[in-house]
Amino acid sequence: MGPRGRLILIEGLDRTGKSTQAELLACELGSNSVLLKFPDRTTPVGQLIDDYLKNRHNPLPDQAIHLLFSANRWEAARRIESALFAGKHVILDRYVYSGAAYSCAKNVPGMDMKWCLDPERGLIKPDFTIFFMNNGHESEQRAGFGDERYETVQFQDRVKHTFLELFETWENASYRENNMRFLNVANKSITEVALEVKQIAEKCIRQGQDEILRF
Ligand code: 2DT
Ligand code: MG
Repeated sequence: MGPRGRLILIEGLDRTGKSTQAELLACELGSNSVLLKFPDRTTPVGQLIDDYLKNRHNPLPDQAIHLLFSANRWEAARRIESALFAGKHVILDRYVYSGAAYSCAKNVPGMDMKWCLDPERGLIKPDFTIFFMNNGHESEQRAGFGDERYETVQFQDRVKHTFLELFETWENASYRENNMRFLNVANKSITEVALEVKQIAEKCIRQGQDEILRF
């Protein structure tokens, strides 16, 4: 059996170009890779999530939608694991960190970070996480901003702080040091970012470790 594939996550704030870059990276790695976007709106659970995001009056309680986002990842867990063991690299566009950061940023009593992270425990953890940031409010100028729930400047600010708190307080230092990169994409072209992402991914693939990490 050959070496297992790498799990590489592209995370970050809304409209920082995550999906574009995840697609470019998957393209770059070719048929030896699989691209998965979360939420995966194509599954039955994903359709409930899609409806929630598009309809501001959807009455699902915050706890319920949080658990659906998590279930949407668990639905894909076996697929991810078998792809990795088949030697394929799996590129993720959002994952557990988005799940915890967005829900926790809502400041719902009882839904603290631990509560938000608990349902994710046991999911495969990325071998490498690239976190896309920008300087401030560039994202709201992108086309389509405001169409979906969560797309307000005020909420995005809270999400940004919650992401940072999540990495600083809830992620271990060794993962932060060795398995993560914060990438400021402000004022960078798609091509420039793609090159950086490719270099990070290639290094991660070269270094390859055998054992699977888990949340
Ligand atoms: P996209 O715009 O990337 O499709 O995301 N979200 C995402 C959560 O609240 N919890 C999660 O677990 C995930 C994966 C982020 C749609 C929105 O869904 C949010 C933005
Ligand atoms: Mg979006």
